[in-house]
Amino acid sequence: MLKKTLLLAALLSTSLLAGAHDYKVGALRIEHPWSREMPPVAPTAAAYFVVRNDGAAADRLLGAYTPLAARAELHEHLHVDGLMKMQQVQRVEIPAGGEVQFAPMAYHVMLFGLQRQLQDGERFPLTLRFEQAGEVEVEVAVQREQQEPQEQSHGH
Ligand SMILES: [Cu+2]
Repeated sequence: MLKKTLLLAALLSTSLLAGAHDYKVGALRIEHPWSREMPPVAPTAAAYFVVRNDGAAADRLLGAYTPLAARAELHEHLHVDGLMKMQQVQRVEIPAGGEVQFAPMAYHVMLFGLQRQLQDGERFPLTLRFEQAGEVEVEVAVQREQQEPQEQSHGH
């Protein structure tokens, strides 16, 4: 009885805390994949997460895939002459013993040609492909607002 209650409490707390999910593949840990809920007509969205590399060698994120979008690209965010712009990159280096933040105004996975609106509270699968660690499928939690206080804009 007590065991059941504890298990239920554990399940509840993981589903309530969107920040509590992370994934391991090889020497890498992918922490808290999330995406912001977009207006119904928005054709794009972005996925964010943190990749930690506990290994002794650098790895590279080479690409991403989700059945919900026609195309997923790796993007970086640049400030050029006072303007902000995004552009596609072919790979993102994850240094040995380091971490890379995929976040608004930084690296992100851009999703094009969404089949439908991503709604607050849902999760969708995203496969990340790393050069050394291989592929890992994570669940991206859709949130209305991000949890860390950061800048908000993401224009395309
Ligand atoms: Cu982008």
